Amino acid sequence: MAIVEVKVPDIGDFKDVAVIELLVKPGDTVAVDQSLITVESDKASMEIPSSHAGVVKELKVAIGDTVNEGSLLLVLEAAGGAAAAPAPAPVAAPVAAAPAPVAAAPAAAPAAAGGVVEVVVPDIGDFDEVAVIEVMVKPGDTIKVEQSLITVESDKASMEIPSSHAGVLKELRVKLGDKVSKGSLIALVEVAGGAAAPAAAAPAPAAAVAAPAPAAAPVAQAAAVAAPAAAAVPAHQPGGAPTGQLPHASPSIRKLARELGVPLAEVPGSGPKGRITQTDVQGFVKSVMAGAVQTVAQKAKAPAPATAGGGEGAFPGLLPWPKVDFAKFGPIERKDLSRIKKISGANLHRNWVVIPHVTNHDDADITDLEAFRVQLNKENEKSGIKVTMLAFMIKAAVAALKKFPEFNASLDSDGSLVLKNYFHIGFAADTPNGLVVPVIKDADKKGIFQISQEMSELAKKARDGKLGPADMSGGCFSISSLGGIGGRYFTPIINAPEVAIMGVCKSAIEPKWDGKQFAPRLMLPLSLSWDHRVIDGAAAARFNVYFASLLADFRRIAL
Ligand code: CAO
Repeated sequence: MAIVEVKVPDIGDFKDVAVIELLVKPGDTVAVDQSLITVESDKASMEIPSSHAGVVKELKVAIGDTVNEGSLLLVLEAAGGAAAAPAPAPVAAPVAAAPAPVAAAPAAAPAAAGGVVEVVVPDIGDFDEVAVIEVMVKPGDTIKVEQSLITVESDKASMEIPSSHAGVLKELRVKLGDKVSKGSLIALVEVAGGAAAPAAAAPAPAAAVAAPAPAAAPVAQAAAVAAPAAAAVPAHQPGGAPTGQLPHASPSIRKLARELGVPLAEVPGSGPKGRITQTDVQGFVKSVMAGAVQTVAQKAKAPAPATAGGGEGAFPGLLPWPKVDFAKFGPIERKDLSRIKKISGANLHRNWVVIPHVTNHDDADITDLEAFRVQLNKENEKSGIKVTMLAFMIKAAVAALKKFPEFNASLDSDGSLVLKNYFHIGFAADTPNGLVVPVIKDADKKGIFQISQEMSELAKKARDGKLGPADMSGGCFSISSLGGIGGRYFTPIINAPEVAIMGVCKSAIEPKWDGKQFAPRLMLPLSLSWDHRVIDGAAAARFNVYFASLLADFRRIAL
């Protein structure tokens, strides 16, 4: 096994170029010509290939280092013991990566003379038949000298080809996907300037564009590059201001992205100047697979949410879900969410994200109603039907929906508001497997006892996991009561496509001023969440006040 030093080969005019990416690490087996590092100058980015095959023993450069021809990159244990002699410096490997310095433009006609010039691909070193991956100008554009016209990409480097002349672009002679080499015609440019040129016979550039180039106005053939320094600029300028639409990534990363079908433009780059690295591409793929991120194409295919007006909902800059190794911090166990939790969770998530929720809190004085309820239950002990406050609230909800019809509504998928003339009230039921919302149908036509009985049957069915879809569909408005448990107020999530939900907590005796003195009153905390696309705050406050007044004096329900 021979130890070989791999150095930066002849990279033309490029001096002090920064190492922006390490593509191998100690222990990696590399092949001849395999890219080892990516360097970037202010003219191009390129990958430096290995001159030898073998196993990387030691890296001699780090990200941020600057290198030149002959700089030591790494130490390699050469495969098979061949190439025993240390590689001559500079390494004689084929330097496909390095654009050779571009020869001075053999401009046949000086730009200053005016007229139409052909802008061609300059000497770009070993590059031959490189693909045009971006066209940055269009006919009619006024361009400057050295303004980038196209981006070309080989398997080792990408570079922008600048214009050799200033003027108005008359005609593009390349398109995306074309293969170009030194001398390929990129564009015809009507150069700014000089009255001396025969084309100046045409009084204005526009006329010159319209007229076929007269024989007397020779189309000057000029290399695209006037000076070596302008040969090729990086696909994105240093400082982060992209010159084109392409994401900032090396050719090998572009290739990887193409192979994986990754939309590179959607991958956040973590490298210097936002450059996209292999890790970024891999991380993006993982996030998409885990469902934490959707590509633009996936979002476009996603069905619109059931509620109208929400749109598909894109969240620019949304971070992927944090990936934490919890076992690092202590013992853990894993279990699957129940089927109900998975279904209700997805619905709650959509509703929470899509609906602009607002919650109004209020209190209802239920002192008299509670006394009535207790009395009622005493009188009907034998019936086996127990009346809870929830049954009264369902009747109060029906009356409030009648008074405020926009609460008994749904936004349809075409954006119209559907107003309902029926009164089906859902109630949230806590079950061992999760939350479900059975619905009391036609609550307006039912009395307190019938509602209480249906509620207890539906609640039992819910706990036994026996509710069918019919038991849970068609709701107009929901009530979520935590009164049997405790708490003061909360912010219930609207059960779409409904537009409001009443959350109720545990009633408590509170001192209330009756005009003369404080009196102990049983107060029920109310939390009404409503969809601000349909309901205004004033209407919500009125709904709450009315609802509370019904509970305070249930006789009002007959009015
Ligand atoms: N204030 C004080 N006490 C209340 C009350 C309130 N607002 N509401 C109910 N209570 C009392 C009842 O009177 C009953 O008392 P007794 O046992 O002394 O008679 C006790 O609390 C238990 O009532 P309950 O909860 O069994 O009956 P209910 O009709 O009020 O509720 C049901 C039925 C199915 C809605 C309820 O059991 C339930 O599942 N609640 C949870 C709903 C939920 O999870 N909501 C959250 C959704 S958001 O995640």
